[in-house]
Amino acid sequence: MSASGQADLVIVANRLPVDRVPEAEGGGWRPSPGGLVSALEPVLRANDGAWIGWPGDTEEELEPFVENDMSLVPVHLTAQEVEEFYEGFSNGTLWPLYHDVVAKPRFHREWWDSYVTVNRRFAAKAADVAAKDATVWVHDYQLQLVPQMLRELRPDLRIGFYLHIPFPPGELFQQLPWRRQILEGLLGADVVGFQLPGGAQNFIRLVRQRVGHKTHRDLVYLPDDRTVRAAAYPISIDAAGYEKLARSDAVDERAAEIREALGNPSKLFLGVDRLDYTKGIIARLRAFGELVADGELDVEDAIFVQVATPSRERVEQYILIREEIEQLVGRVNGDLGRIGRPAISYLHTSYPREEMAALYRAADVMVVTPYRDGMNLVAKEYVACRYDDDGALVLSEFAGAANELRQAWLVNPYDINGLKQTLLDASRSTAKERTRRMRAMRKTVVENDVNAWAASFLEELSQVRESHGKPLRPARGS
Ligand code: GDG
Repeated sequence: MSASGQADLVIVANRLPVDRVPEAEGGGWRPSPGGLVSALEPVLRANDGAWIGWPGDTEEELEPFVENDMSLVPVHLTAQEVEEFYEGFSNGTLWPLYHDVVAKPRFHREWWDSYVTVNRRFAAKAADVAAKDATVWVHDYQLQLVPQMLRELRPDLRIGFYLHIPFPPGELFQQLPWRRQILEGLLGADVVGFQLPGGAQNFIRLVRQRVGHKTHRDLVYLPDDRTVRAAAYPISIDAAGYEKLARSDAVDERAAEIREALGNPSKLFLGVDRLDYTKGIIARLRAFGELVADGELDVEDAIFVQVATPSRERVEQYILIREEIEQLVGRVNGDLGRIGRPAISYLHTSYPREEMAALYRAADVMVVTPYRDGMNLVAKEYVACRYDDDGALVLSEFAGAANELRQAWLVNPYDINGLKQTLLDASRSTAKERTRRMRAMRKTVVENDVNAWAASFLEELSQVRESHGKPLRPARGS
């Protein structure tokens, strides 16, 4: 950000890209891991950028600060807002509704009121921080009202919005009592980005039917002569960064250690997810357990490692799904495990990136079976780490990643028999078959990395209203 406190590029996301370091470990902040931050860092630096977000706790009201050369602007939330805006409306209403109602969305008017209040606060902060004619990029389902609120405050800005999760078909979206407000909120942006073309089409159709605007292909024509573009920009990962990590000696050694600690199984199946009911963890563990019970797999030489990273732990449906998963793991291991040979090794914890890369390197079969997922970065990370062109990816048809990773072993996670068969096919595939598939997928992931994603979205945003707004400067050195 320049000395005047005005940024030419502003990222607005629910969370700041840093986590607090506990006092016992020296305090301060550390960058939170993630492709989004690394993709946006260079372009933020080149454009006196700022990042607006919630710091993750409700304690003090923090002033803007600089961390790792990035200007960070905290938005304060009270404990009640965390409950109503974040855990309530964002994760108890929108998250299940947008994921095909895999769990029942709950509609509470006080949650909505809090969502409006908090969105307004984010919009006001962005209006303060953005320089004249700046570009503002708003992220995800927690902040869908920000584009319109911000446009009212600052009509000079170029505003982009990106939705990281699916945008549902009208039949589901229409349940939302505040459907019109959400559509109008998003229409404040110049470009609304989705993971898949289907999400963009759902949005365009709803805008036509519910709000009554004229549309043509990916454009919406507003009465004030503004046009809004709604299109797909599939997100990706820092593929080169993952590959570099995977090639390091430390990760290589750790991968061997992991296999050793598990008794050198001939088939190591792996699942890595936030512990979320959309991810299909139960389906894959049931399928695996049945294969062991049927005698198709043997715990002497096959194991399923499931990492389930703690997530949204105070939301009721997350408490329930955790109990369900843990009961299932207990039952499968109790029924089918032998001394020193559990069928499932279940880890409810989060690991550093190096450990994740080592797990990806160690796994023979990566199992990604969400019932619905915007993209699923884990699938792409696995592919990026397999520079040896080996390893089998079993991937749900309902993950956005299935659109690009066509050579994976694709499955319908609702079909347990189909899932069982696919797990067997993948685990019994020949090296030649795995190489053929992995090579093709690696090409896709390497050519379409997160930098290409960010550049294509920002490029599109710079094209709209060309006469309007300052052009962004390209990232230095890229
Ligand atoms: C949302 C959308 C979309 C997980 N456990 C650990 C850890 N992770 C990392 C993974 C991966 C990320 O978290 C999870 O990303 P996913 O894409 O798989 O899923 P969501 O969290 O649901 O993300 C999704 C994404 O946004 C981006 O637009 O793809 O569809 O739902 O990067 O590696 N990382 C570390 N330790 C862990 O224990 N270090």
